[in-house]
Amino acid sequence: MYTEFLSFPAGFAWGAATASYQIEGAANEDGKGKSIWDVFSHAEGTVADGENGDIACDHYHRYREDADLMRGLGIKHYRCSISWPRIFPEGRGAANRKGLDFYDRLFDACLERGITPWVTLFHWDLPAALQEAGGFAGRDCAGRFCEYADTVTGFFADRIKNWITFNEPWVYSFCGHLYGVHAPGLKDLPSALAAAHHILLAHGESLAVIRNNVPGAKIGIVNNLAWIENATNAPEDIEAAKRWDLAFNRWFMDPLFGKGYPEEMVSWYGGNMPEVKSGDLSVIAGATDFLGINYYTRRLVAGDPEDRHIGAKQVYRPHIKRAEFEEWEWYPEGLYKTLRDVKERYGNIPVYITENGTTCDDRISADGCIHDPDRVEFLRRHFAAVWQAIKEDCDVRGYFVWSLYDNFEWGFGFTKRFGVVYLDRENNLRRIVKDSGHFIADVCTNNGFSVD
Ligand code: IFM
Repeated sequence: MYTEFLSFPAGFAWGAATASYQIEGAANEDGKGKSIWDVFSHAEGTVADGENGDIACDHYHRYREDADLMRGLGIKHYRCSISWPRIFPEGRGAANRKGLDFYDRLFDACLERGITPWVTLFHWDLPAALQEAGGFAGRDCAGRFCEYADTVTGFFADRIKNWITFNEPWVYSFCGHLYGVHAPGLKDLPSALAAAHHILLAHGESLAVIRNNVPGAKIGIVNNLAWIENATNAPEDIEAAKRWDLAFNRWFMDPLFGKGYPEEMVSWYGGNMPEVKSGDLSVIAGATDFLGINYYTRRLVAGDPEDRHIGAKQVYRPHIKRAEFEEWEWYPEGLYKTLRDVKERYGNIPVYITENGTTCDDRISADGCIHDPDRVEFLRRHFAAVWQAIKEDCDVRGYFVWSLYDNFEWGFGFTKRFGVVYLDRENNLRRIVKDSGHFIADVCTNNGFSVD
């Protein structure tokens, strides 16, 4: 059998990713204020099994153990997020020193173990007090974000150089403000579009703030990009797929890279559009150092006159392998195509795959291990897609698996496991490295892997 070792460029950043609300727990400790996810998850019918992130992985108390875990896996880069309401319990005013101290301890624990933190400022846990004042649907929230970014980046400027402003603006804006399945649980298109615009604005306005605080900062934003294809060649499917791409991918990418909002969708949204003030677009297009891409799947799209948002729906091909989410088919080629497309459309900006991974129905086997061959296969195929893109000169500099360990998967609670480390909720949240975790460890150590 022919075997080849796919080796990655020297210095390629292999890592794992998490987010504050999904792992920290300690929801009410050390002066933390409530986030919109604390509020949303405690409302009836919002999260599977009535779960919430009050305890989650208890990372707040076990961060040293978790840093040891990463060191044991040879992980040298860790993407995590800061909980805004730990720092500003009421969204603004005086910073909560105990909140800063937690991240101080966490970052030091990482650095002492040779792990470089990549810090996301906003992974959806907005202070509830700011939502009461309108949240990101209001323009003011961009200013609040800059104040928060100023405090945090100023405090950690000596140790943290890699900053990510926002995680997945599409999900936050649309799942939270149009589809109502995420906090803050709204169902209103103008609010979703306004939130999207103000997030982009907050990102752009914060760039100067962060650069001013952090000498040598590398600043990026993370978009979730999906590869979109029309389900058939019927004109209505072709049009629908185009709209999906514009609304999901390019609504964020185009303005960030100086192309403004896609005209066709601006016309489609018509009177639902937020006010875009003169100068906003140039602020949004401020220079970033890298783009983070979260890639999970392809979407096959057909026209759907009943869909009030973009007149489109996703279609499912039952024979294609998928994650436990029906709509997340495995499509590693889509990652390769996305990387090529980003390069062609926006230039060869440095890219990090800031999330990629899959859910599996993981169980503890009789031997006490977690055998997750599907996840290993998923990762192997996606790594190969990244390798191919690099071979074709796409400037991909790192890959962070989603996720370090099983955690609170938003509306799905703890029913979906994304980790390369198992979280044993029956057994005091003990962590058990899955086969995929051992695979990642090998890849990190060897900076590559063998394919047959
Ligand atoms: O768990 C999420 C994460 O918070 C954002 N990106 C997708 C992951 C899996 O759904």
